[in-house]
Amino acid sequence: MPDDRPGAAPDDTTHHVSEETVRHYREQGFVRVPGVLSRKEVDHLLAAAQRELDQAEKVTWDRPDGRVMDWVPHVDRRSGDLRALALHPRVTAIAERLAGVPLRMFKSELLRKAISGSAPTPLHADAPAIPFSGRPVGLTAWVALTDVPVERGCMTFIPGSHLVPHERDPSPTERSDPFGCPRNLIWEPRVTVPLRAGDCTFHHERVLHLAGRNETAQLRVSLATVYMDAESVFEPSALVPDDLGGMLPGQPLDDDRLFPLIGAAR
Ligand SMILES: O=C(O)CCC(=O)C(=O)O
Repeated sequence: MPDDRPGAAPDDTTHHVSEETVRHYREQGFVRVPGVLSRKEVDHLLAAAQRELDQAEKVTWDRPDGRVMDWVPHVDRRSGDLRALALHPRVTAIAERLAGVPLRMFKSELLRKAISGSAPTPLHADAPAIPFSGRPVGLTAWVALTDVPVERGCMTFIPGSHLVPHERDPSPTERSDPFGCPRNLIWEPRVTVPLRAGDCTFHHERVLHLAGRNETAQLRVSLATVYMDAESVFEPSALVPDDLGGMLPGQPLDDDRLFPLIGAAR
């Protein structure tokens, strides 16, 4: 995997992204970019994240084998610090370079995987939860605010799975389960990507991914921000059927406060 390290001072707003990183992302559907945030930024943002996790109402995701995680939805609408991270010039410049088109932010979620006893995040792709039509370039920046070794539940990807159809089992139950592995991809290799605090992964909306349990004594905290084609229009999806702040199908996402153009923030 390419390994672009920041050649810049911590307060520099640029981050070099090599051709190799872009090619890797386009072919594999994900890429790790180390050292996007400085130590000082991580300390500041983790403190802000901890305040939000203590105070905000959270969504919980429970499965039969335990709690996958809980999160503060749309944390960018509550916390100036975390909005600044979702629109961070280094993060957004990398996202637009990988996508190759201007992007808007769709949503930013502050994720927490609890210590011992958490369940794995099941295999899925994000596209069904991204209710837009537009060029299929939606992607997530997943910024680690704590170290995330394998044992703390880092992400695993099926490389290239964003480029092929996901063939579901013909039985209706299987077909409607967004967390099963498509039968044509079950035997494909998987790549597991541990992160240091301040590193990011960027993953395409159609790439299949999962995360392990947190088996350590420290929380896993991260910010996952989804960006989509700036020219998208609202198109209700399987998981977001009809409610996006009262938007009508076909309506452009041109609300600069809720869905800011990320290039405008740089
Ligand atoms: O953080 C996780 O465990 C999974 C995150 C994820 O699936 C995503 O950001 O798309």
